[in-house]
This record gives sequence, structure tokens and C-alpha cells, in this order.
Amino acid sequence: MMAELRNQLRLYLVTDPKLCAQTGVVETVRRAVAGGVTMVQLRDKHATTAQRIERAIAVKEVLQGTGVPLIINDDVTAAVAAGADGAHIGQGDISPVQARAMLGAGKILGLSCQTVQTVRNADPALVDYLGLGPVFGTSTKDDHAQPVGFDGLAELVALSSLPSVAIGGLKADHIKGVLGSGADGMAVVSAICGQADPQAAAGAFDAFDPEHS
Ligand code: TZP
Ligand code: MG
Repeated sequence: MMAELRNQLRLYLVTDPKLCAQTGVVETVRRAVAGGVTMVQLRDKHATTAQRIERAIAVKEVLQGTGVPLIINDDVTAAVAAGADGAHIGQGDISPVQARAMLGAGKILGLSCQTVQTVRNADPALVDYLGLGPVFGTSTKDDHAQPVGFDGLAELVALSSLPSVAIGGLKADHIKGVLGSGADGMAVVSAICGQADPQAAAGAFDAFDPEHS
């Protein structure tokens, strides 16, 4: 189960509806998964729960049979209602205790951590994986914390037994730095969302996959 999750975290697409406006979120996901994305998170800071549920159900259809899990950002209610594979919460969202209670035992719960203290506080009995960063500054999230760089990332990864995915300003040529820090994979938004060819954009990460080089 945990080994499977570590593999699924390898190339984690986080969608941004604004960046995906031209192609659309659902179509971006479809193409990105064809290009090798291994996990998908729907992230829409401005949607209602009803809109998130509707979008999640549409994306679920696209992911059917691919083995790629669908995670909903922030909104555990929407994740449960849509029958998604899990939810991802941050330090300012509902607590992992509450989120786990709502999700039940079988679903995936991710937690964003930016600091040593928040990683130390992450309870492996409640949380399945950590999102760590931002590694680099990024304009995709305007209120992001201080970037940690690869050294900071390595420090955070080493503090927890949980699977982890790095996020923040990551592009295909950062994969060595990310895997070298001990994280299981990388989460990307702008490296895929809004790219003219999301399938090729996802596929570019494969060129740096140690299993393929
Ligand atoms: N959390 C920390 S950085 C970030 C989130 C959601 C955005 C990452 O976007 P990008 O475009 O991959 O830098
Ligand atoms: Mg959040």
C-alpha cells in the first residue's frame, strides 16, 4: 500500500483552473495522464463544494481504469461526495483528525508542510503522505511560504517516515534534485497546466526518470 503510494507520487499533477482555461481541467488531466502523470489533485481555491464535486466526477471518469488516484484539495466534503480517492489539506485547513474522520480509513490523506515543526507534527496514523515545499518560489501560489530549496527539502524528508512529494517551481530538469533529496516525487502545476501540449509536458519528466535513463 505504502510502496504503491510512493510510486503514485512520482509525477503528481495539481490542476489550476485559470492556467488550464484554454484546454480545460478535464482535458488537461486526460492528456497529462496519457503523458505519464501518476496522481491528480483538483485544486480550485474559488469553487463552491458543488462545483468541486461536479468537476471531480468528470475527472474521475477520465481516470477510470488508469490506476491514477484523484485527490481533492481543501474540501474533504467534496472528496467524500464525489467518491474521490482522497483529499489534500494544508496547515490552515481542517485538522488531520477531522479530515481522517470524514474520509474513513481507506482513503488517501495528504498534508502540506513547510517547516521542521509541521513535519514533526504530522501523524502517520492519520496522514498518508506529505506535500513539502515550496522548493522554489512560484507565481502559481501567491501566498506561499519561504522556499526551502533542495537542502531544506532533504531536511524535511528526513524527519518523517511518510511518503512525500515536493512542490513549488518544479520543472522536468529538477527531478534529480528532488529524488536526490529523498522525496518520492514531484507535484507540478504550471509545468503541465497551460502548456500547449500537456501530454508532451508530462512526458518530458519521463526523460529524467532514473528507471528510463
Ligand atoms: N503549494 C506550494 S507551491 C504551490 C502549491 C500549491 C504551487 C506550485 O505551482 P508550480 O506552478 O508547480 O510552481
Ligand atoms: Mg489547503
